[in-house]
Amino acid sequence: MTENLPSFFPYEEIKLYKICDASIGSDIYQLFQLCIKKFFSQDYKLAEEVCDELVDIIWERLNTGHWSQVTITWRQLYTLVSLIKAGAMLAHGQGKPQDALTVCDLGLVMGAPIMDNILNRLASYIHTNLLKDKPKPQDSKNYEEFKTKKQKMHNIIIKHPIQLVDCLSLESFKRLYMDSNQPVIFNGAMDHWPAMSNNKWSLDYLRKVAGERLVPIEVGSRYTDDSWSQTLITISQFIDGYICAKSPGETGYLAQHQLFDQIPELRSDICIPDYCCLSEGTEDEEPVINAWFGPEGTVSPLHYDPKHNFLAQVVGEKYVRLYDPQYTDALYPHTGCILENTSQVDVEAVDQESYPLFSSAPYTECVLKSGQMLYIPPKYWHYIRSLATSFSVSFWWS
Ligand SMILES: O=C(O)CCC(=O)C(=O)O
Repeated sequence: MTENLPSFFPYEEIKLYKICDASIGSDIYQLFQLCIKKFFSQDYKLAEEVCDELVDIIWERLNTGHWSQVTITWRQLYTLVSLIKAGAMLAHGQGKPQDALTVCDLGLVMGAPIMDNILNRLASYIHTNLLKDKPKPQDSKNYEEFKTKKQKMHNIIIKHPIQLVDCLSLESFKRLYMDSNQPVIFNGAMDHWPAMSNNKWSLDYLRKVAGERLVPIEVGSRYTDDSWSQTLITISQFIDGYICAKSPGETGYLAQHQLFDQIPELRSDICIPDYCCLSEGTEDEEPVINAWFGPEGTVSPLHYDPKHNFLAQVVGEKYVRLYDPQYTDALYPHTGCILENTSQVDVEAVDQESYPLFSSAPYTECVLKSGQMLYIPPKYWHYIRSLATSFSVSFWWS
């Protein structure tokens, strides 16, 4: 309908979209119809204004109560309104494409995919084709440092090493590790990933494919601290402010974010480990893939997750310590709050008086290096500190 929008913009699907949930309420439904009407009569300015009104109302709903209670209909509606708003902004061509990209990314972070992940495709299109003044790559010289600041030597002495293997058949992995809940590190299991070839994930590259994309950043030393918070900034801002920061400041961590659902270029640089096909879930259940990108010194406090996990180290190194779930009582989990899967103990500075049993709990540990992949069984406690600027990818699977 307008040359400012890409040919894949789904006009027909938007027109035919049915909100099939009465709980949305007739006010919002009518506002939504008005938004569609204005968009298709090319009154883009008014369409944008109605979208803003809808976004405010839906945002309120998305942020009320626990995230797990938010219904998919509200999240899909948020995506749809973000799509129309970004479409209106581009179509009427007066704003900056960067603003339309921000709208898409907010929709991707808070919404749920619709129409073959259209918001994802529109965001990639804007990033690749419409941003004229992307910051110039300036980090090439920093790459070696980015890759392994480990040269600083951390003097970590590994007393209780996690088993290391070079290659394992699916059957051996299942029998020796998965069925008996034993962690193991794989050497070389990621050698075929495009991300591992020629140090592909340099800072320049990340800026190029994703620099202007908005991502959630955890700010603060660890998520158990009172001062810990979250913010949304672009990847380039994150690199400038936290990865390449000249003076020491607060730690920023792009942690546990499904970046690969947001940025297809990065998704095509990684491969789902074959072992995930040993899933006990339904056949087409894909692992949840998270990115963990941060400077030296990020800490994930001792905690456990319910699923099998492969933690793949692409760039840099991390110190990892693991505790078998049978020692849970000696690890002093928080009680009566959402941190029940998290220990109260600071693993590397234990308060012996408050947590006397902690030091008696056996553990295994490693420095996880670039190219290595660690299998963490379900409910296994893990503590992780980055020893250098680091980029890891985790695969959680049932
Ligand atoms: O690498 C990290 O900082 C934490 C990773 C983690 O907790 C996980 O993969 O479940």
